Amino acid sequence: MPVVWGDRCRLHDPGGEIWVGVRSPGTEVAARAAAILAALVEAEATIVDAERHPDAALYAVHDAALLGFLESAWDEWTAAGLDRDPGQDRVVPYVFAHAALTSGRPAAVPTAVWAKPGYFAYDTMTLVGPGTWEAARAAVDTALTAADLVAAGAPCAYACCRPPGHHAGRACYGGSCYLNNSAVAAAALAHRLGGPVAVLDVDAHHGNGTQEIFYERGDVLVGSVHVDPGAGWFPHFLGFADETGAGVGAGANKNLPLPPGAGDEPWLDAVKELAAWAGAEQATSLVVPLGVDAAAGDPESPLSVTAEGFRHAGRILGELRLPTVLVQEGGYDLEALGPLVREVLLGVEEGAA
Ligand code: SP5
Ligand code: ZN
Repeated sequence: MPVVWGDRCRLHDPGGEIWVGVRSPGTEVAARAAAILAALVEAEATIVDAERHPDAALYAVHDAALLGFLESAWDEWTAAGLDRDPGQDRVVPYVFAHAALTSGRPAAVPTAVWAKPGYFAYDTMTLVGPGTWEAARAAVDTALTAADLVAAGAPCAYACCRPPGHHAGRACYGGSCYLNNSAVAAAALAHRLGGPVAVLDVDAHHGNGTQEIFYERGDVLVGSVHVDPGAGWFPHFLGFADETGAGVGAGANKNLPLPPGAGDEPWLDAVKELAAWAGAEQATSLVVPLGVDAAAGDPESPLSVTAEGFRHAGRILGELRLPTVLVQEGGYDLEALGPLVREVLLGVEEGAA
């Protein structure tokens, strides 16, 4: 299948992540995308360059205020001199627009440059630097180019992008995600091919941003298999089985949380359940937010899926025989990442054959 590559995705250098107040090198690095691309080139995949798309596709899933903030955050931070005094070389929140803070009144975007990040960010791990906007924007272009290929008749396409997107909501960012690449692709497919589009997220973490964006829409089904947030895993506050959608989207959201340690059998049962659901709801296209961090050796999740498990998951998804866009999300074991993505893509092709 065509592999869409956006070279500008490399430009994002988060400079680490801040967890419980401590800065560490972080795991969402540019070398991830390079490692995946290398494994796919070795497997003789056809590489397609991402094409620049207009901003309209972004506004379909994100709030204008978030987009404006992300685009200018680094310039504003440095113009205010915060990189020199107090010497913080990335945009980091220090105070948060917690819903309980304003007694239910909507908060306004604060005036102080150092207070703004906490209006949009919900964690301290997701730093903004000089290339962040350009790379996040390139990741969206990568996903949209893959959606174009599928809308034009390709059976499937894979977007090799970073930073990832599925934790970014309509007006908030976090979890190493800034713009929701998978959601932008799903909205574009819903617009061009008609609904329902099924978004079946196999990243080890719940895709809270995607869930929030489509929670009240019936034309985009959102399903996710992930480690149980109730067992202590990110994103902690969302991803529970009783989150099933609202309004015209009632019943169009499905969460399948798994206990830490879960391996191929329960994970593949969940993938089958999500695929059967998309089939029963007569989905007309498929978006797969493809994280491979459920792998046994991944440093960011306690799931224990094997390479064979990933290949099998690909087959299950391919057997739906729907126009399919796969969009890279998480996966942090630099050695394993490329081969695991390759297994999923080969599985999709086998399933659809
Ligand atoms: C896209 C994606 O997979 N995002 C996952 C973000 C989850 N990050 C949670 C990190 C939690 C703390 N990591 C601690 C590392 C300490 N060495
Ligand atoms: Zn993840």
